[in-house]
Amino acid sequence: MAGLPAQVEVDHTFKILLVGDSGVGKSSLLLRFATGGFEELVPTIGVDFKAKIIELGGKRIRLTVWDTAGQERFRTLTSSYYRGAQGIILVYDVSRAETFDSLADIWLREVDMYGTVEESVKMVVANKTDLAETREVSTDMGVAFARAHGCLFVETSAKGNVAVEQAFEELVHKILETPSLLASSGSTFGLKTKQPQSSSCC
Ligand SMILES: Nc1nc2c(ncn2[C@@H]2O[C@H](COP(=O)(O)OP(=O)(O)OP(=O)(O)O)[C@@H](O)[C@H]2O)c(=O)[nH]1
Ligand SMILES: [Mg+2]
Repeated sequence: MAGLPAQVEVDHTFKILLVGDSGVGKSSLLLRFATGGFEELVPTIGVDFKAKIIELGGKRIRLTVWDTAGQERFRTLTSSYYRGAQGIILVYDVSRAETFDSLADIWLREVDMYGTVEESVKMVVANKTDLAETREVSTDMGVAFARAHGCLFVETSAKGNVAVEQAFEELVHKILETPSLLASSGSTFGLKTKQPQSSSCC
């Protein structure tokens, strides 16, 4: 992001949403992707977002990544952020099987109920692979689940900086390959891009 002029032209703007149980590492994944860093974070209150411009497949793309709170008390609030998302990342923690179970029990249902974009791309992200000794969810289980539900699948470690950028790029690649999603993304001119912007909403 550093060095970009304040006003830049982009080919597409995509809205990406991060969902999953509290503590699975959604905010840590986003921090790693947006700034390259990792630090101890407090649970998200409501919804945050960060914006980042990436270049992929010869296109310049502005991603606005919305990071929702996993805690149940925010569920009513976060449900409104599914609207318009072309990409949805469903995160679980490989060291806590209950967070994997929640993908089917809670998060895919929320996507079905509140998502508004036909053909939106879904990706399952298995985070915290650095916790190999306490792992409860195998790669095979994650792959099978993702396949059964028509989702992309990537294993990551936000802490170890493993495959985080790859996850976002694979998601964007798939969006770029889906004509109906490009039609909804629009070209955008004159966006402010000084820094990854973060703001708490609501
Ligand atoms: N070992 C390990 N810990 C991680 C990793 N990613 C995140 N964490 C830790 O997991 C805890 C929760 O991370 P967050 O990013 O705040 O989780 P979240 O999903 O945003 O949680 P909510 O905002 O409450 O929904 C923090 O202590 C992080 O440091 C990882 O890849 N490996
Ligand atoms: Mg968070």
